[in-house]
Amino acid sequence: LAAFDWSDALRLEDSLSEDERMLRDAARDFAQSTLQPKVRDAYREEAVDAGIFKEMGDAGLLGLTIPEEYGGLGAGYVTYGLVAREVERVDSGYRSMMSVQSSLVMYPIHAYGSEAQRQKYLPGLAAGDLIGCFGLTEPDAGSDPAGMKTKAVKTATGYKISGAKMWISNAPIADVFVVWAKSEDHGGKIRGFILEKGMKGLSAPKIAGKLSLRASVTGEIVMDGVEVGEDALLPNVQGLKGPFGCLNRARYGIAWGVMGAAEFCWHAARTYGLDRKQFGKPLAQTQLFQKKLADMQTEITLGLHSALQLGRLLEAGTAAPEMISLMKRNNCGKALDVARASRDMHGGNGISDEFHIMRHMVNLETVNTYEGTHDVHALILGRAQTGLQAFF
Ligand code: TGC
Ligand code: FAD
Repeated sequence: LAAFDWSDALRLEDSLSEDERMLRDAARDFAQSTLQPKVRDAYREEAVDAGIFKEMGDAGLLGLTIPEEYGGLGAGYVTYGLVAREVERVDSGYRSMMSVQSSLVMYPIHAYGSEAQRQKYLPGLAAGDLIGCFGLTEPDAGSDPAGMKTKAVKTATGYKISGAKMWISNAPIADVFVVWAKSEDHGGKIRGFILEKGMKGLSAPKIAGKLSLRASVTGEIVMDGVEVGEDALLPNVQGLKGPFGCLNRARYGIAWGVMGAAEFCWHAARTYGLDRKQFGKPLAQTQLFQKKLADMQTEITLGLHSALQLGRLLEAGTAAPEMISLMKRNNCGKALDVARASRDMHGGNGISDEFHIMRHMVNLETVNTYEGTHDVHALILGRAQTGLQAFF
């Protein structure tokens, strides 16, 4: 039998192609050398660093799955997941910036946009010269986006959009806004529109006072009769399946990303337990400490291998949305458990930002909530196995 690698218990490494490993290693180098040194102060100061988009673009991390002709890498979904894991190993907020840009802005423009829209926006977004945001949630429509009030009214030359979006990642620094509105011209169906910074009636105030995801900026989008041309409409999708098609990709990336945050917390707990002595021996030599490490190792190993399987199904075109709900829900919940346990195992040091654990822990509270809460994904899975919907 082979030797056991405690950090890769079921040999995930062997299931990756050489290209996947290469891009993963490049993302890890970038995340550790460029992002890790800034994160403590960015979080402490709640400072938004828009330059990170350019750095991510230069590193080739934006729009990985978008074809090369539009500035992407044409990479597969497993690579996208591996990169999310490396970025979130540093901070969920940085992964959020990247996944909004890639899955929620570039993906819909590529999948639902006209050729002119693709040419106009995708290369700049891939380079990080343009920053994008995605407006679905509203003050009174979170888990139930069908209840949105934002409206698009037909004008002689295009549409007039009015409404407000809430909790929108990147909004205060965004150049490109993909927003979803009910279009009177299309029987009240939800349609996607591309808005640009500087349009009359468009503003994106920052939401202050966040105790989670502080390295990523979040805002509202206020649309006070924003007039756009016909060319702002995403022509190739209508209905909720438009935004949900984007969310499928982002939720999948989160399933990998949160495992990166969890791995950071697990490895840190192990190192801390080996270094710190109480009662004359390392904490890691106590049974309770070892049981917690074993639980972390087990959940992370299962979470990563399941995310890999889902990535392979996405690449093969055989993934269903419910599979994504299962993985987003489970991996977020388990990552939170790991972060909370690691916080405890660090004792008093666990609450200090020098150790990074509590930052991951409170970040994961957001990740467990956005892109469909833990309980909403339970209801999606409940509906799929009973045929009964319990939302309303
Ligand atoms: P329902 O009747 O289930 O579906 C309506 C239409 O949508 C289609 N659909 C999907 N299509 C593709 N993929 C999916 N995952 C889909 N889910 C549903 C469905 O087939 C149907 O199509 P059609 O053609 O028949 O009309 O809709 P519902 O209103 O009952 O939905 C309920 C529920 C709970 C499933 C859904 O609304 C939900 O998932 N709520 C959670 C909302 C959410 O996830 N919001 C995320 C906002 S964006 C965000 O958080 C970004 S944070 C990013 C970051 O910073 O990283
Ligand atoms: P609610 O829907 O009001 O839910 C509150 C509680 O009720 C939850 O526990 C939920 O599980 C529960 N609940 C709701 N419905 C039911 C039900 N039927 N049965 C049982 N329990 C239920 N949105 C975007 O569009 N774009 C973004 O970029 C974006 N970024 C975000 C960034 C941050 C930092 C945060 C915090 C949120 C972001 N969101 C974004 C919004 C996010 O998707 C929503 O917060 C999320 O979907 C939940 O909606 P809500 O906050 O309105 O909570």
